[in-house]
Amino acid sequence: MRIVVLAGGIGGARFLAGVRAHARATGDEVTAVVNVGDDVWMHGLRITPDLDSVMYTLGGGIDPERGWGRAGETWTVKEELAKYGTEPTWFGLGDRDIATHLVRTRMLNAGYPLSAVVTALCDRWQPGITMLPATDDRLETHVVVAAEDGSGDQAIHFQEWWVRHRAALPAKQFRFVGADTAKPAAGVLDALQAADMVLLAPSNPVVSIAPVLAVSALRDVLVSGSAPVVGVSPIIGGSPVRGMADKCLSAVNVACTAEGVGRLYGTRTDGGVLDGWLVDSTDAATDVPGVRVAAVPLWMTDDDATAAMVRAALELGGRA
Ligand code: GDP
Ligand code: FO1
Ligand code: CA
Repeated sequence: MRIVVLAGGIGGARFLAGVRAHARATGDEVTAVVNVGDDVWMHGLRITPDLDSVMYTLGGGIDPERGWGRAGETWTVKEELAKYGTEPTWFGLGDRDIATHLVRTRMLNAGYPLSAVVTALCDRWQPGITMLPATDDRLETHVVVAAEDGSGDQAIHFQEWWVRHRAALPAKQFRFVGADTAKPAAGVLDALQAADMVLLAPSNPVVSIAPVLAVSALRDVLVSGSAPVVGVSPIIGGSPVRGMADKCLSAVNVACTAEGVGRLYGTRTDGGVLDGWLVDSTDAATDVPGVRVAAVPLWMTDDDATAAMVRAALELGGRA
């Protein structure tokens, strides 16, 4: 069976580790379509946080506490940049991590599409699944906030809002700059068309999954395809398990509940994307019109627990 997973960073990566564990037992093929809205230029280097969180997690190189960047990291370059007073000082690139960004930036500058760069980097990390960026085109998430000098609204890059301001500035709007013209990356449409099952990882719905679905040709193929689409809730008992998804959901006027996120995604039969919505056992009362709902424990404590979630999602989609 061919499984396609739409994913962001930490939540996406941990979910994919469970999908891979399931696939190793069954022989299923797994393709991850990963968000690029967080991508940013820093110090002349192209940084792709969600792709790297997935690649390092599946390749065994992630820092497990942070959930981004490399284990055993050192910060000499960051310290040296700070001594020059080089901005931005609020975003830290680790020494080991920088090697990845150097390879990526060099390849992009030489004209390779991002999808080819991901393939080249995965040659080292061997994630055991096919990893694809949602698009090879420029697509960046910007956040509209009130200007600090009171002069109206301004749009800042997602990383400035998330890391510098820790999502504390009220977000008025999320803009996926470039999404209007972005095409799915090489391999994405083929993977979706060949899929037996599409899963939405328990990733941030507003800033990880929405930018993937903002690539209209990708969304169209997902919605019109024959594969069932099942989402897994990132919200358990009214709170994000980790991170600041609550700040993102309140900005788009969606309740921070499994039901709120399920309704935000909506049914595939009426303009949405879901056939099934998997929620935690504590959220068993969740109701999403037109969508089959099932409840199981959704804590990704280890790969076995996550693989059990994956089996429940496949069952909900009628493909177990
Ligand atoms: P990011 O791009 O690094 O922010 O990561 P994602 O968008 O892929 O995932 C972030 C989301 O993962 C958060 O909003 C959490 O709600 C969710 N998450 C993290 N751990 C768990 C877990 O164990 N179970 C569930 N259901 N969701 C989780
Ligand atoms: N997150 C932080 O909170 N602070 C950082 O300095 C930081 C640097 C960083 C460098 C490379 C990378 O791939 C990720 C990095 N992140 C950092 C994580 C990242 O900004 C966000 O958590 C995600 O974009 C949200 O998914
Ligand atoms: Ca992300």
